[in-house]
Amino acid sequence: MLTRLTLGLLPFITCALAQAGGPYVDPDNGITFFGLEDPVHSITYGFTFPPVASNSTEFIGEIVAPFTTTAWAGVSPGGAMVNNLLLVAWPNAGSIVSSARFATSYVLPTAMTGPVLTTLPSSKVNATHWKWVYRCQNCVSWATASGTTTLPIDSTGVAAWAMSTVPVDTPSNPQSTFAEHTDFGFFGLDFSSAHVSSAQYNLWASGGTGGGTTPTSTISPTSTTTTPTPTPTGPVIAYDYIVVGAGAGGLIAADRLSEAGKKVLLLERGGPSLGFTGGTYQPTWLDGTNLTKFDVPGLFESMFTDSNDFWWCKDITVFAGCLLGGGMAVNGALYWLPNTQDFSTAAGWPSAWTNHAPYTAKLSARLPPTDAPSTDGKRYLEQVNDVTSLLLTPQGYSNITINSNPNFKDHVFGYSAFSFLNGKRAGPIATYYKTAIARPNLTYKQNTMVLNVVRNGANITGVQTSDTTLGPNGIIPLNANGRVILSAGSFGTPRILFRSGIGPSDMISLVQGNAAAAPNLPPPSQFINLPVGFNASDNPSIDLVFTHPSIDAYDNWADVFTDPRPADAAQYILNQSGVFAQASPRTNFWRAYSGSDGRTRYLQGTARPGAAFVTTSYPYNASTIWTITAYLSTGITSRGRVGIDASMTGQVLVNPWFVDPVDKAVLIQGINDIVSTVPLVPGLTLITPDNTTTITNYVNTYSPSNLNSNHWVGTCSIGPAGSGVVDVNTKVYGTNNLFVIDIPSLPTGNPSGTLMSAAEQAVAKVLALAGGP
Ligand SMILES: Cc1cc2nc3c(=O)[nH]c(=O)nc-3n(C[C@H](O)[C@H](O)[C@H](O)COP(=O)(O)OP(=O)(O)OC[C@H]3O[C@@H](n4cnc5c(N)ncnc54)[C@H](O)[C@@H]3O)c2cc1C
Ligand SMILES: *[C@@H]1O[C@H](CO)[C@@H](O)[C@H](O)[C@H]1NC(C)=O
Ligand SMILES: *[C@@H]1O[C@H](CO)[C@@H](O)[C@H](O)[C@H]1NC(C)=O
Ligand SMILES: *[C@@H]1O[C@H](CO)[C@@H](O)[C@H](O)[C@H]1NC(C)=O
Ligand SMILES: *[C@@H]1O[C@H](CO)[C@@H](O)[C@H](O)[C@H]1NC(C)=O
Ligand SMILES: *[C@@H]1O[C@H](CO)[C@@H](O)[C@H](O)[C@H]1NC(C)=O
Ligand SMILES: *[C@@H]1O[C@H](CO)[C@@H](O)[C@H](O)[C@H]1NC(C)=O
Ligand SMILES: *[C@@H]1O[C@H](CO)[C@@H](O)[C@H](O)[C@H]1NC(C)=O
Ligand SMILES: *[C@@H]1O[C@H](CO)[C@@H](O)[C@H](O)[C@H]1NC(C)=O
Ligand SMILES: *[C@@H]1O[C@H](CO)[C@@H](O)[C@H](O)[C@H]1NC(C)=O
Ligand SMILES: CC(=O)N[C@H]1CO[C@H](CO)[C@@H](O)[C@@H]1O
Repeated sequence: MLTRLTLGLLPFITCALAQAGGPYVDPDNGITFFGLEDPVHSITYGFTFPPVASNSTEFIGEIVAPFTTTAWAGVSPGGAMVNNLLLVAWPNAGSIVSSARFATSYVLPTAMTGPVLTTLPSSKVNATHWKWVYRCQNCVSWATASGTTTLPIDSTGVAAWAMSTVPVDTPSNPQSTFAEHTDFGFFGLDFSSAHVSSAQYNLWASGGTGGGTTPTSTISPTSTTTTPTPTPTGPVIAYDYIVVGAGAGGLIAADRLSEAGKKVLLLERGGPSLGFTGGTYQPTWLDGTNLTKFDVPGLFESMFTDSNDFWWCKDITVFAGCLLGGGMAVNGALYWLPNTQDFSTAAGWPSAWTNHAPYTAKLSARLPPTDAPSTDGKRYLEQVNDVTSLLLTPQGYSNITINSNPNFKDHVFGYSAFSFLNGKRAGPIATYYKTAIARPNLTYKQNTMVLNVVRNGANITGVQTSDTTLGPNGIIPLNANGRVILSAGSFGTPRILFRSGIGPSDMISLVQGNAAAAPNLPPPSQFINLPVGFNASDNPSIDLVFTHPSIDAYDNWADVFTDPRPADAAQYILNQSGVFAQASPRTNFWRAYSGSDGRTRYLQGTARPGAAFVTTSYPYNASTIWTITAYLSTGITSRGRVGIDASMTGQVLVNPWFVDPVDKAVLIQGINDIVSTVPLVPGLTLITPDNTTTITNYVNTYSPSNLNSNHWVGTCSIGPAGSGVVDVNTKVYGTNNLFVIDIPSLPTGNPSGTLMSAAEQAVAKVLALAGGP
């Protein structure tokens, strides 16, 4: 919802599709390690710890890598790149060069003070391998800007690895610079079992060898669980419908299909989110409650500032939620019931889709929007509403209840509306998921990544997952006439299609070149050439930052997670009322514009206390900052392209913002209008941009990645054969039983309301389509 920087460089960080590490004894030095041999690069990463009870702050580790293909390799025992201990090594002139490094953002990590590294004698470089065996002292806890991070040495965790085929710049220098890793991955580790006796540990730490034993056989690269089992653990079950992705679209599909009596499997790559779903991630101030970070609306802004940000998909370079609820578990939850034009043929819909009203009615019956989410019905931090109204009323805007008048989107403002219920995040999780999970006909598997669909030409026979306990090779079959519905998001669904041989040839070529993905492709004669990823759209958005003496910027939301205002925290815990019952937005507004091309485009504004950034040459009072984000919505003509790179990372290939100069001209005009009445509001100052620049110049020099609104749609557009990816029933062209939930263009407001109405309509059409289970 709000403009944020993209993640940029590939962050390697905790991820639920991790393989599981296990114990092994290195035959060279007889040390018991707990770790993993990465099957793609054949690099081994291991750790061993002294007993937990010794309160020790060190461990022994090793990296063993093929000499010719591994220029350098590194591990993060804490599983993330940012704010974590990173250990990097490479061979140079017959010995190992190593360093401990640290990064506070996704840039080249630099020297880390604190850890003491000792390279142990069993390290070596031979004709085929290099091997770094090390002792890392003062390596179990370290300071970060937001506190102390400690390895979970008495429980389970996820470690990350990274490697490169490109040599570092100065191999003799332990602090050498180097280019970004060429690959990275994760492995789950039961740290609680990765301990040996003090005597054994001390022997190895002082350079001794031998004596290691292993509780179970060898390291085995399998998925997710810490018990390595390469074969199915139970009977392999076939399903009528397999729904991939438990986000906005997938939860609605899974609920309606299971309600209709179908045998449904819902697969989600991430883990739990809200407390009632088993989520446990919470700030200390919520100790003793079942409320997680994801439940509490007022913690929304902290999604972007928390160093333990496990919820973002780490293999997509823009923000996408990888947990139960998808984007709906972590977003601003602004929720607009669609209007007529959101489902018009002009917006790209077939005429059979334009009567959205029955589906929108089903949606709002299950998930009614609210513009007063606090359980006491009162509104908090209201100053932004008042100042925005003073700004817009002289421009002819009227004050309405927005979701009571969905078709009225010109010159209107009103309270922000949300998909929260009972003062907590709800969305499709507390509604559709709650009813679906209670049905015996619905099976939900989390921490399960779908890699590709399995198909025989046009017939999908199952899905291939990362979890080999669910079926042979991870494959889960469909019943006769069964169907697969992909709802893995605007980046996740295209990737599954590419890896299934469906999409443009340049994307499928990348899959053919990927050692892990290529073997699962069907033969080239079965490739289906479709414009998957084209027609990607996102609202271009520009932040305007103001100060006004009446505003309470709420400390720019900086302390809500770690150190909230005590009265507000207590009130929220008591009965889910107060500031924490709402995300940051306070007011929304819309205005229609006619562009020089004769096309009507809509501007949406979202106003909130605080600011993502301030750029001014003048002093200002940070306690009073607030932001209007101005988005261009319905009517945008610019389109971009979404795809993957050689490592299968989802990304933006062509930016979708301002491709058409008229889009930009209209947004500039709209912003000039917004600020035109600033002089009429006593005390109001526009500080970003300030009076040293013009709006036109501000927009022209705005960083493209800041234009991102996280509202990606259209990557699997519905449309006629030849230009669409899916047909009028949302069935992928060229297949008999594969479906995708997407919307073809941006609606007037933030997209989740329209997307959820579209999901209701899509599942109704799929159920009505003959030939299914
Ligand atoms: C930071 C942010 C803020 C936003 N704010 C708002 C807002 O205020 N209002 C609004 O209307 N919209 C907002 N959005 C957009 C909204 O969240 C999305 O439009 C919506 O969530 C899209 O729904 P979806 O079902 O298509 O995909 P998602 O919600 O992204 O769900 C996809 C799901 O599929 C899973 N998945 C992906 N790949 C696989 C795989 N291979 N195997 C198994 N599972 C997989 C993911 O883990 C995820 O759970 C925001 C988005 C973001 C990221
Ligand atoms: C470890 O710390 C605990 C708690 O401070 C203490 O009781 C215990 O004696 C310590 N153990 C050792 C071996 O120092
Ligand atoms: C080099 O060392 C590795 C790791 O210990 C070992 O597996 C390999 O056999 C050795 N190669 C040679 C040629 O000795
Ligand atoms: C937490 O959930 C459990 C089980 O659902 C319930 O028994 C308990 O009352 C809940 N606690 C709070 C503080 O809500
Ligand atoms: C919740 O508690 C607050 C603070 O005590 C109170 O003002 C409010 O009326 C209560 N709301 C409800 C719904 O009980
Ligand atoms: C807008 O209307 C709402 C609902 O009637 C009202 O509570 C609010 O005070 C109005 N705002 C302004 C600025 O008039
Ligand atoms: C695909 O499925 C259809 C309908 O079930 C069947 O007639 C056809 O033979 C199948 N084709 C292949 C290649 O399996
Ligand atoms: C900043 O604004 C706050 C809130 O209005 C006010 O209390 C404070 O005095 C102001 N600070 C300065 C330096 O003007
Ligand atoms: C520009 O803004 C600064 C800071 O608000 C103000 O002091 C100055 O008078 C302004 N200059 C003009 C030309 O408006
Ligand atoms: C993109 O959308 C436009 C209109 O919305 C349509 O004409 C075009 O065919 C679409 N292209 C693709 C590749 O889907
Ligand atoms: C428990 C339950 O609802 N089972 C149903 C699941 O769906 C199949 C196929 O429609 C029905 O036969 C079962 O009764």
